[in-house]
Amino acid sequence: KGQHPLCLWFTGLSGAGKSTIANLVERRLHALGFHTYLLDGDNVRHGINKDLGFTPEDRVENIRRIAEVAHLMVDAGLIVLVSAISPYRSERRSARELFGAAEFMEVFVDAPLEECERRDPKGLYRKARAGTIRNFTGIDAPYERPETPDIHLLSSGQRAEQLAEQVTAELLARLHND
Ligand code: GGZ
Repeated sequence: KGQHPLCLWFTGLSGAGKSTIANLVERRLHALGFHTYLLDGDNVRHGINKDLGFTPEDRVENIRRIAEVAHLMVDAGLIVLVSAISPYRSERRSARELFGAAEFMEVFVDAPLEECERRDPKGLYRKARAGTIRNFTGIDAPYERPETPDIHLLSSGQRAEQLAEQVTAELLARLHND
């Protein structure tokens, strides 16, 4: 099967479902015979980015490194899925600019803050509201919504499987059009 290396970049609030959906998409692509790699902000922060926190400067550097690593992996022929809040428009644009036009797809995992906060899988929103955690995205740090994402997922009230199917279908359509 011909590989079509590219980067699928998932952005959205903590708890919006980025990693869950990215994992499901990766599983589907793998089943279709594609070579993939999932770069998860949360994991990368334990390794190459363990020197970084959540100040604006550190987030900028976090996204920059993730984008550069993703770019290397795309060069190596992989389909790379990135899952990171990536809250700043300008850093997402810089990431996109590393790639060719057909090599980058921004996927906006759009869930209302109230819903992310209600899910609160790690209890982080609660801590942010209590002031135990500072600079928490959506509470006391910004999230700049994508204006023209390649794929806009309204993740509220939809099953992750359904959303992953939507992403996979749009990706395959893009590959067939190249
Ligand atoms: C946002 C935070 C914070 C603060 C810890 N703000 O939902 P999670 O828990 O599992 O994933 C989030 C992760 C965010 O890391 P990213 O590398 O994706 O962020 S960014 O792109 O903005 O650099 C969240 C957890 O780390 N977390 N503190 N203050 N999320």
